[in-house]
Amino acid sequence: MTAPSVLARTGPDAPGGPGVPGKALRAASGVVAAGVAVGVGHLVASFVNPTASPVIAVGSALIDAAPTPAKTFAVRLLGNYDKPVLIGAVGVALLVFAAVLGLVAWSHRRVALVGIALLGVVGAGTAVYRGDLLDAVPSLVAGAAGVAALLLLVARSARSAPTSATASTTATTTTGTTTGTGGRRGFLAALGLTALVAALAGGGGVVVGRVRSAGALARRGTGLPAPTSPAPPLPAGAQIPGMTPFTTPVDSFYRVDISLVTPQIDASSWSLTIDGMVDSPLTLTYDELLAMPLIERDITLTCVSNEVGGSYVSSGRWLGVPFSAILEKVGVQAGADQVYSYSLDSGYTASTPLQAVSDGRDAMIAVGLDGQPLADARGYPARMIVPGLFGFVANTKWLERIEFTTYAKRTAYWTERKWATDGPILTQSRIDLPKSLSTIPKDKPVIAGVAWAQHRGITKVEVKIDDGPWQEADLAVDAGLDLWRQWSLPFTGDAGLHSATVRATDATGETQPEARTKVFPDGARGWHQIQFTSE
Ligand SMILES: Nc1nc2c(c(=O)[nH]1)N[C@H]1C(S)=C(S)[C@@H](COP(=O)(O)O)O[C@H]1N2
Ligand SMILES: [Mo]
Repeated sequence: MTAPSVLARTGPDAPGGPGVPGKALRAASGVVAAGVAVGVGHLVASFVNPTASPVIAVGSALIDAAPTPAKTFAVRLLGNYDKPVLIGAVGVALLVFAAVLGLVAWSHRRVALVGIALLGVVGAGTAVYRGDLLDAVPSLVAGAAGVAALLLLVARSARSAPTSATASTTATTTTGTTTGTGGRRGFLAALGLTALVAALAGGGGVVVGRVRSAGALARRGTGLPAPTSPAPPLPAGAQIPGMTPFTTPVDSFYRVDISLVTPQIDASSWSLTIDGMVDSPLTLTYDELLAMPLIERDITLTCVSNEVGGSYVSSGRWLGVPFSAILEKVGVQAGADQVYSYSLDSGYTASTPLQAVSDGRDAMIAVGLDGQPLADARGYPARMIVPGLFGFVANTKWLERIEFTTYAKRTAYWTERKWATDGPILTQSRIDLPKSLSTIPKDKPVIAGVAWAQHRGITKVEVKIDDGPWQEADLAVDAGLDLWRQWSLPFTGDAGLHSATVRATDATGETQPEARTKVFPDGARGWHQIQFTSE
C-alpha cells in the first residue's frame, strides 16, 4: 500500500461515520483553521506590511467599495468607532463562513479546503489591489496555513476510526488513540493545540507590530529645524476665557481618514516625489525636505463631513515647506491646473487646484504641528496643508507623491465616489457655550462659540434667542484669515427653557443660509441651534 495521503478520503466518509466528529466540533474545526489563517497572516503582515493583514486588507477594500451614503451613515452613527465596528463585522462574517466550512469539511473536504484557500485568495487580491505584489504574501501564507490546519484536523480525527486505513499506517498508532473515546480526546487535544497556534501567531503579530512601532517612534527625531518664517504669537484676545481652546490640543485634534491601520512610516527610507507637468522633477528625502526654508503658520482645518454643530474642525500651528519654494524648484509647465497628491498607504489621492497653492496663501508640505514632528495619525512624515479648502481636497497625509497635472487627466479618490471635485470650506458657526441641553450659569450668563470661513475671514456673527431678533455677537480678536474666530454674547433672558441659533457672515458679505444641506457632496449648510435652560 502506498503511503497515506492526507488528501485521501478516509473511512466510509459518510457524515456521522467513523472518525467524523459531531457538529459542534466540526464547526469549531473550521473556526480554528480560519483562526490559524488569520493569525499566521497577521504575523507575516507584521513583518511585511501591517495593512496587508488579511482582515485589514478586506476591511480596507470594503471602505473603498462602500457606497457613499453607507459611509456617511456609518460615520454619523458610529463616529470614531466606525473602524473597530467594521473590523468586528468582517470578523463575524469570517467566523460564520469558517464554521460552515468546518461543518462540511468531513463530507465535502475539497469544498472546505477550497473555501479556506479562497479566503487567502480574497485577502491577497484585495491587498494587492490596494498595495503592491508583496502584499499578497501574508494572505497567501494565511490561506496555506488554514488549509494545512483543516487537513491536519480531519486527518487527526480519522485516526480515531478503527476501520480507517489511514489511521493504521500513521506513526502515532502507538499512542493508543485509535479507540473511540481516546480518539475523541486526541482530537480535542489536536483542536486545542491548533487553536493555540492560531492565538500564538495572531498574538505574535500584535507583539511584533507593537515592537516595530515602538522602534519607529524611538528612531524618529524629536527635533525640527527652526522656521525661517515663524508664526507671530496668537493675539491675546483671540481666546475667550473658558471657551473652546483656540489651539486644539494635539490629542483632541479631529481625525478623518480611510486608513484602518495608522501608517507608521520610517522617515529615513521615505522620500517625496514631485513630478508631472514640471521642468525639473524632484525627489526629496526627509532630511532634504527639512533643509528647505520652513514657514510656521496657525491654520484651522475642517472636514467636508462636519455636520452643522460638529467637531470635525481643529486649529494648530503647522510647520512646513511653503509650496512657493517647491514651485520655484520644479517649474510648473503651462496647462497644468491640478496638484494631484498621493498617499503612501492606501491608494488615497486628492486633487487640489493649482491656483490654491500658487496664489500666495500659506499652502505647505507640513512636517510639524505645535512644535513637534507630525504624529503618525496626523500624516508623519509629511502631509499637505492648504488653507481655505476642505481636508479631502487639500490635506493629504502620509504624502508620497505630488503630481502636477490636469483635472482632465486625474480624478481624486473622493471625486470617484461622487463627492465634489472642488472643496472650498463653507462658512460655518457653532455654539459651544452653554452646551446643548445644559443650564446657563446665573453668575456669568453668556453664549459663546466659534465661526470659520478660512481664507475669507469672519466679519459678523449673529445670535437669535428663541424667536427674537438677530443680535450681533462680540467678535474676539481676529488672529488671521486662515483661522476660526471666537464670539460671545451676554444672555439676558428670563428663567426657563430657551433656544439659541447662530449664523455668521464672511468677508465676502455672504451670510450662512438657513436651509440645511447634507454633508454630501460638498459640505453641510444651515444654522446651528441649541436648547438650554436659564435659572
Ligand atoms: N492619506 C490620507 N490623507 C487624508 C485623508 C485620508 O483618508 N487619507 N483624509 C482627508 C480628510 S477627509 C481630512 S478632513 C483630513 C483630516 O486630517 P486630520 O485627520 O489630520 O485632522 O485629512 C485628509 N487627508
Ligand atoms: Mo474630510
